[in-house]
Amino acid sequence: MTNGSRNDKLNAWVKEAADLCRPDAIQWCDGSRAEYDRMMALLKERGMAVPLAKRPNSFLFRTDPSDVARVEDRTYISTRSQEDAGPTNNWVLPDDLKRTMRGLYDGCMKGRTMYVIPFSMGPVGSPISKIGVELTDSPYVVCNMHIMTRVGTSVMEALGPTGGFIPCLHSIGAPLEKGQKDALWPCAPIEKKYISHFPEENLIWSYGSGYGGNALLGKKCFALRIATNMARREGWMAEHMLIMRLTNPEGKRFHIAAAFPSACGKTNLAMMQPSIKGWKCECIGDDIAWMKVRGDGRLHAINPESGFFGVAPGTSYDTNPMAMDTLKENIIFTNCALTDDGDVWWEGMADAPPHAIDWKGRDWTPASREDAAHPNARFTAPAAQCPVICPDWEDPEGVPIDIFIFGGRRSSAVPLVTEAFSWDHGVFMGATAASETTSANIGAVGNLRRDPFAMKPFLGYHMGDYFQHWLAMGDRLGTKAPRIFYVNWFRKSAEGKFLWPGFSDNSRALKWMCERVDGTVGARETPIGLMPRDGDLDLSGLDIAKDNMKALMDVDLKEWKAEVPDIEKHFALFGDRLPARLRKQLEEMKKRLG
Ligand code: SAT
Ligand code: MN
Repeated sequence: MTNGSRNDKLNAWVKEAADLCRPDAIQWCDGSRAEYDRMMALLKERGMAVPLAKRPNSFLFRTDPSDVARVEDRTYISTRSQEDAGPTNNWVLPDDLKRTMRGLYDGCMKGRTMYVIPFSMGPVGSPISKIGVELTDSPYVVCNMHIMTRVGTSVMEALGPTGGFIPCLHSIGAPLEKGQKDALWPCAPIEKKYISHFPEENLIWSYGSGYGGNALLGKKCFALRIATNMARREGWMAEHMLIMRLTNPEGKRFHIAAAFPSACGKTNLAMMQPSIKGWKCECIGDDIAWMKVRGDGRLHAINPESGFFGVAPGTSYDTNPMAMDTLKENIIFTNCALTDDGDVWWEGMADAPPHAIDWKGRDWTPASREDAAHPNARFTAPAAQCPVICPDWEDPEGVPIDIFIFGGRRSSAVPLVTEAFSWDHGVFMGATAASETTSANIGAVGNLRRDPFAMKPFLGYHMGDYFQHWLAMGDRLGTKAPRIFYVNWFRKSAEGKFLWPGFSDNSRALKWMCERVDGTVGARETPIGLMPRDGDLDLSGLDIAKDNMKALMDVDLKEWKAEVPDIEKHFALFGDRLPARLRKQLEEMKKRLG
């Protein structure tokens, strides 16, 4: 471990942050295994990391009950003009926000060590990758960053003496006075949490939370909120999308990028093993895609991350066996339950243990009224450990995208699969995407909200301008643009039961998409898009009632007409920054609905 770097800008910034936050010590991270082990030993000693007898080199953490998910209400896009942040972001003038936050940062690392984490989003040295440096007072964050990003010496070398980086300042916001006993999960109360972005300066300031996207600043803060700004300026795309490769029985490859809101099954789809014969699926990423038009005129995607920060509850050998096999060793678990034999457990994993310690550290039995694991409990897992990680997942050139998918959780109205009539219609589908809210954000669960491109919490500028960026990318890609589809795995019957088995059977919808790209399967026109005709979807070997299929594929004109006023209200938010081409799409849909 060296102290200081050859990069003057970096050294000056670290000094400035240290003068403000006043840590007891500064440690520069080298990304080594020894460093990870040291951090974990420290966390174990503090009682924060619980080693798991059943999983080598794996640890369980329990957070403060107030610090369990992203805090959208406390997340800011701070630009000189509020108009540039747009109607979907919280906004405060940069000078004002900085004044408030400087007050909080003042002395906030007293009694703690400040870690300097140089990291690369994307393979080190790739032309698509970008470098960031996170300063944090949380050793838990250091360990997670080791898994989620590429950290250390090689990044410093790539940075060199004059290279640029995105400065990411993080504090849990819990200074320790002399003799004060540390909390098990130190953090600041909700009203003092700030997840702030200054896109005009490519700057990230996060305060008060130690959890997930609030604290691992390479992820949503950099790779989405700041990167969307860079992508817009530089003509590429940063999207909340999984990336996967599907190979058909003839060996032809299709690359898919799919956008669903947090906790709607991106990790499950990314690692899905097809139930249809002869098809193969490999995972490239489960959360974020950076995409650029390359020399062949096509859009190529890389996964900027190197790990999965996945939702644990619901993950099982039935739903996602590849994730389960990824989780055997070297994993950080957060807010799962602890079994008596030293393993983790969560709702939906397997039969409930007779006794466990729940995520709040209390005794738990199946008779307990509360869940043993928090619904947003997570695993942090190295991507390279996934048995179906694509051999090319770190190819610096990325993979050429054939298919975009949008979707969300909808108990009603939205059919299993729909294809857009055109690029503009596909952008309309993305722009109007809606989903029932989940526990990935602090707030009410199950409310329907418009979440365009699954980016509402992650876009770093005005949403209307972002729609225009999508339209412009389509113009640029022309006939080489990916085809666009919309899916809903979550439609329910009148009795409230899921109509579609989901998981590996989602391959049936993906197969239809690939065949649409190849022009080997038909479709029927409906008012909301193109849909499989009877017999177009491969349902071989699937035992599903005819009535279920009918209900899944139903386009209820009454339900869709009822969506229109809500879409109009949603579009009205964007004022004159709503592209006329999207308004036209809405008018055309209204006409088709009659
Ligand atoms: O906490 S994260 O933002 O990283 C996870 C998610 O909500 O997708
Ligand atoms: Mn996500």
